[in-house]
Amino acid sequence: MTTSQEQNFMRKISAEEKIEPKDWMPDAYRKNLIRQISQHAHSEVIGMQPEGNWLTRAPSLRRKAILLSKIQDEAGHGLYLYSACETLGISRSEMIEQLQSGAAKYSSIFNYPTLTWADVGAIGWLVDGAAIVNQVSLQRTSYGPYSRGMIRICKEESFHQRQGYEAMLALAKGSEGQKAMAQDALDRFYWPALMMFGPHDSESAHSQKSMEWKIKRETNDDLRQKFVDQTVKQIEVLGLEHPDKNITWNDERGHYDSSDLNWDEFWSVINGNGHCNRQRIEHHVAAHDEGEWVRDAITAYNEKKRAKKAQ
Ligand code: FAQ
Repeated sequence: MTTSQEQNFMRKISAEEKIEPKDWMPDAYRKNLIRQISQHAHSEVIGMQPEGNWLTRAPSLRRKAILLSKIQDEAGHGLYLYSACETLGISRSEMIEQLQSGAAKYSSIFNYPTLTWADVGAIGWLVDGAAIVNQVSLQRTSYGPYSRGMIRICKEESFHQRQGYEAMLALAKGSEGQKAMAQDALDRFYWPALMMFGPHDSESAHSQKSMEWKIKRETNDDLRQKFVDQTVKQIEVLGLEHPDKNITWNDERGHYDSSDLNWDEFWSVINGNGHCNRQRIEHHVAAHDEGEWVRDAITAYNEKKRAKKAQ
């Protein structure tokens, strides 16, 4: 039996009205959103690490300044998303605890190492590029705070994507050695970037409910296809070889056909066995512990202010 609250909730979803923090919502909707938004926030925060690895070794002051501001943007994105998630009734410290204990995931892509400077370009171009394809769609998600966060985040991500592509272009049009470095970064990051969209729709545990509730607006496979299609021309302009030797235009479908992904690798990485999983979490724990005195100082200051006001 559906209650009038449930009917009203579904009416809003059908009418494309946003669900706001104080509105009634089914428990499973709230739980699913907390899961997705917190994992999205964790991805932004953990995502600072692979690029941070190159901050002190950027090839010029200009590249360093760009990289620094990109990484700061990612911290900001994490904060908007944690705030959006807190409106659903979970605290920041609970979310951090879930990340550090492994109960909550973050994007598989950040468990791959950044071996050369070209990897920083490839992350901006391919990883931010894939993130945008997903997030443009999420601008229309049904939960108000998440949707508004996505609109702002997409603006910044598009700058990230362009700077990455421009860095790749400089390498691809540079010396033979630089071109080879760009090709190697493309070859290593292309497949993990496609995995960012999640498992095939048939294997996706959450898609059906998330699509019904308009948390997700397009499926994992549809978004992945969009990314595959848009990337072909970009690789051509760089003058690099496509990493997928089976990529072929399919006139009937109006899309590129491509090879299937290594799903064993995908499940292994998201279950904690990727190249850098352990290192990423250890680094997060260390940074969080080192920042404890800052959190304590802010709490003490706020208490002092409150006590003064109450006098
Ligand atoms: N990595 O049932 P589904 C960025 C998990 S932001 C790890 O299909 P769903 C910016 C999934 O959580 C990148 N885990 O799940 C940046 C679930 O596990 P659970 C992050 C994955 O939620 C750029 C299980 O598999 N973006 O990069 C992955 O319906 C550069 C079953 O999967 C977002 O988070 C994966 N790739 O669809 C920062 C966007 N795929 O929770 C720094 C928002 C799946 O039951 C540098 N999120 N899983 O334990 C989404 O759109 C969705 O959550 C999907 C997954 C599409 C990621």
